[in-house]
Amino acid sequence: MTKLSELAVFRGRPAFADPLHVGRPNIGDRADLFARIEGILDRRWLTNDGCQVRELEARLAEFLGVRHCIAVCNGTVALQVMAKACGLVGEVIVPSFTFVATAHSLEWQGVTPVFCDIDPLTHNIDPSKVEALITDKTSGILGVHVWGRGCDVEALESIAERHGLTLAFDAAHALACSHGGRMIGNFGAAECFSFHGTKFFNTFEGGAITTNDDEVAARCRLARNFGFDSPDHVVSVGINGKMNEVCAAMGLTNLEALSDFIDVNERNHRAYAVGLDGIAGVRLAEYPESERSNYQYVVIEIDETAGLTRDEIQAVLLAENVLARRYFYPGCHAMEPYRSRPMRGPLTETERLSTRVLSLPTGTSVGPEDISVICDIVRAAMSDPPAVRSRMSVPS
Ligand code: T4K
Repeated sequence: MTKLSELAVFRGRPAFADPLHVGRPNIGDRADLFARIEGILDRRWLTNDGCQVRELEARLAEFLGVRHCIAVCNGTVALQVMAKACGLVGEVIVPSFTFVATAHSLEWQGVTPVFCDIDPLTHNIDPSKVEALITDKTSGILGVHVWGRGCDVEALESIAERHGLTLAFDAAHALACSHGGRMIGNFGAAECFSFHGTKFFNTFEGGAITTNDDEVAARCRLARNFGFDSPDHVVSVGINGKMNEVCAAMGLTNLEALSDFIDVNERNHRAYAVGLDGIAGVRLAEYPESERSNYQYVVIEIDETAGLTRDEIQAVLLAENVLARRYFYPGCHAMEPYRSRPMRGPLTETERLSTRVLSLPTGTSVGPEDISVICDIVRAAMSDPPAVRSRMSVPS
């Protein structure tokens, strides 16, 4: 058990010699990856619908039980390509409590994100707040499965149906997660995944669009490759959204290790639950037991009954070389260009939650002993908040 006087804010020496980051990549079997890269070099086929990309798309589609998987160069481009392919124009209703890419992907192509508040329990878009934001410019709703926990898909579907809107999902966090027993990737007109290095399944950089709609899939494939449907023949506007072969090779390698990554994340999540148990004002976001989850985010909520604020706890951890992240502070609506615009509705829960959440390190680079030390640090710091506060300065 760490004593108060042993904290780095008192003795000046961090508990961890090397930094413990949120977002450390998981990496599958290196020999397998290198063999795949040798094959890519031998074939001299580096990108544009190569065999590694095709294999990754097929394996992911099979894993998710979805008709189409279109691999792209990152999750943001997945959202942009999907938005075009699904005909999102005018205004689209999105949560503000998400990574800014959700909003930027729309704004970048002239579609205005209209921010909706969240359910404080699930951290996902609150369907009961959506209808008040619908105008004659609204073309769709883009839900985000925050932390991989499925949105209230059914409520959003019925709103979309009632108002003739397109429903799509940002599933950047949700690979290998289910909702109502069905794999995320199958809902709405299309769903978009991120395979960025910080995601539990990564392709260095990468992403994918999944859909059961043949026409949406065909439009995504065209848009990903400049609108070419055959050499010299362009049928629609497109961009360069292609995934390259090395990224796909990383994806195939990591797919082999997917269940190991999930097991480690689940073990780590449990270790945090044990280590943080009983600390007043600190609550670990849980994953639903009835669903499949990837457990990739360890998110704590620190409320006003805790002796220290979220930012003070982050500073205590930083002094110990634990780089926790404030995902998603301060919310998209408080970032430019959105903050300079009039608010369309209150975002009370978003604003409250974004000052309370802290993401803690997990993944294959973090072990149960590390987690035990991290939890002990939080517990020790919370045992005498005034003493801790007097020893540190908190960055804004
Ligand atoms: N929608 C949602 C809901 C998303 O969360 C995201 C991305 C997207 C859409 C867009 O998908 P992508 O276009 O990114 O595929 C990170 C990630 O960059 C971003 O992918 C992710 N969500 C977001 C939640 O987190 P930052 O600004 O915190 O990333 P960065 O580069 O500062 O990395 C975070 C930490 O990870 C670092 O402190 C160190 C560690 N790290 C990072 C990288 C890249 C490593 O240890 N090794 C690495 O290679 O946004």
